[in-house]
Amino acid sequence: MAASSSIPDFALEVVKKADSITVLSGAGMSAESGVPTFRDAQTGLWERFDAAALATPEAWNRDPDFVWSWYMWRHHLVRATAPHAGHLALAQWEHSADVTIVTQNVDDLHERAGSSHVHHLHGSLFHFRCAQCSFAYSDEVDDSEPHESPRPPPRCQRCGGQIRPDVVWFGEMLPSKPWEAGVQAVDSCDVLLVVGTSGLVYPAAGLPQIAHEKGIPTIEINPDETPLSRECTVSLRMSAATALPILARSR
Ligand code: BV8
Ligand code: ZN
Repeated sequence: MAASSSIPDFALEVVKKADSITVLSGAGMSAESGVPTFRDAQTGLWERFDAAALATPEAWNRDPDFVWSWYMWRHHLVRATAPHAGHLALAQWEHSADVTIVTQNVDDLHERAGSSHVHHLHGSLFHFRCAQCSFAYSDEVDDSEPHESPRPPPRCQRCGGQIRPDVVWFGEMLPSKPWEAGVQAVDSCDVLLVVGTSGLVYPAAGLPQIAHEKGIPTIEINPDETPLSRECTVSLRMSAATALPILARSR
């Protein structure tokens, strides 16, 4: 694997010839839109808490109001952000190739940029369901400030149970449909872009290995080295908003 702070001709050539591109994105894809990554320290009330410790059934069962307020803070924060040049480049790319996004992120930045094939492995900040009967919750949620005073989650119209975010917490199984679509997209593309992920969370972090074993060229876009770097054909030590527009223009 070669690491490079500029885009080698090899990567431009691979992308130029590719009819189908799959993108595995992580929190670093949203960083330049102002959404803190899981590795970033959190702010405000949440700075004392590790995101990974809050994104668990145990945290929810211990204090649903606190966890609900954390998600309302993130919901409020993401609604105030906008897709960056990297998101827009991926959406534009759909005009000249098949582009499938397989994202670990729970924000909606890829969709707001215009990408039409997005699979959310870990759910969405903007979908909710009943923690008891799984009934989908479609009413408005109150994500207004201040988030520092934990508020109770809404109640299910069907059974009165607590409404939870429709995201995948640590220790929970991934929903089969996006997972199977993600495996299929990684297994059958001409090039895989691995953008803004630390490659630490499974089973998502196992997807690049599928492409690697099939000899599919894999381009990592991440300012830092990760455990996935050695499985990638080339690692671009660049940011998503910088590298993706250059790759998309090389079509
Ligand atoms: C599962 C949704 C089967 C919620 C998330 C013990 C018991 C149970 C399971 C496990 C266990 N031990 C291990 C596991 C498996 C566990 C796991 O992998 N743990 C890790 C921590 C070891 N996985 C699970 O639990 C999964 N389920 O395995 O089910 C099972 C079930 C029961 C029992 C056994 C097995 C569920 C995992 C999903 C968790 N939910 N999100 C929410 O968001 O609130 S995960 C969440 O964290 C994100 O979705 C994402 O996946 C992950 C963060 O990773 P990244 O996206 O990579 O972000 P990160 O901040 O880490 O890194 C950012 C990167 O971007 C960095 O590399 C940085 O350099 C780079 N970057 C920064 N700026 C930029 C940039 N890159 C480009 N441009 C920039 N500008
Ligand atoms: Zn219910």
